[in-house]
Amino acid sequence: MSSYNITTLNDFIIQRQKEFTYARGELSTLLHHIGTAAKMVNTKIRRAGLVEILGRTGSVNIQGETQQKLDVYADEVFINALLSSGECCGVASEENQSEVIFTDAFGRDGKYVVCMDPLDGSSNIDVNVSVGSIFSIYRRVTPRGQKAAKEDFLQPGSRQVAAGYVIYGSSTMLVYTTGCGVNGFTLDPAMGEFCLSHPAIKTPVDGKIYSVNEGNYIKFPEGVKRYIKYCQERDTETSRPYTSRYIGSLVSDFHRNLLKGGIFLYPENESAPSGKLRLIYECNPISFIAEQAGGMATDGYDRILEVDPRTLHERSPFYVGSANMVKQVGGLILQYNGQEREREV
Ligand code: P6P
Repeated sequence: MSSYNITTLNDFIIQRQKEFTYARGELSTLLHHIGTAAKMVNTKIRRAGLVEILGRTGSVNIQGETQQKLDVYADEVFINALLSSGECCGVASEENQSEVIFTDAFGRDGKYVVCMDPLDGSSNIDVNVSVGSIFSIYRRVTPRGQKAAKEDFLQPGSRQVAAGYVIYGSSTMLVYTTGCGVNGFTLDPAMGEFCLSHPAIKTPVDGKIYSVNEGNYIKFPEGVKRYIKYCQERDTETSRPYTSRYIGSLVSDFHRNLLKGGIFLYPENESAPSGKLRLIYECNPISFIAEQAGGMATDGYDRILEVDPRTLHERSPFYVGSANMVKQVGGLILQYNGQEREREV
């Protein structure tokens, strides 16, 4: 008789809530609704090639990118799930130019705000490459009962209450932290449940994988160029050279490096002086997870989680993964590129 040792996401959330005597279940409820939204998005993604939803809406989001229908669908599903949770008073999303404020009494009383990228890497959908959803949860700073305001969303990443991602890959996983370690859940399509498959994830302090779009190499800061060359020319007498792995989907590249050890780099470059990735709904949540798993995340100079956001869609250079690797590239940037980063206004 098979032993029933399955822990579903909801089992886990409730178990963890019991460890906090003051918890009243608001965060648990919010996480449960995010899990439900992830299952809905997963169903649509798994059928993307089969229904007319594949292709483009023709509309353009704030990033100036053509919105794929699945982008819009995922945004709507997550926002509706967060509203119906009753624990969230507003959402900042990559797909919306300004924050979405829940104005009814139900929403206004929400204790939390969520920053999210509902479907990151969506340009990969048409070519069947894995994509992801990324979320970041904060306690609001404005009083409950009032409408949320911009300051609720522009908090440093160190004040995140929880963060996570869903990776729609060869299997669908949800990985999240509430500040007490990182745990991964794999969706069992037969049960329709996320089941604990990767408890207490710890990332190796060092690794052999570097992930960067080398097509931008000539535009990189000198310190980054030196690091890439170090990875490529490492002394083969003592160990094999590094391996370059780049999917072009942040969640996928990060998740692989989290489990195996490695570094993901999206540097600033001449055409993108602050890099490409968004601070509040890409860099911050991924950084919270990386640190909780024993890794590091910087903008080349400072800890990402200590950067004070200025705008919702602010970009940041991003170096994240195994601590020794992030430290090493940071040392080369300081050595060759000067003492501090010049942030865009
Ligand atoms: P590039 C996907 O569009 C994304 O936002 C991230 O998921 C990914 O890491 C990055 O952009 C890839 O950017 O310039 O290498 O294509």
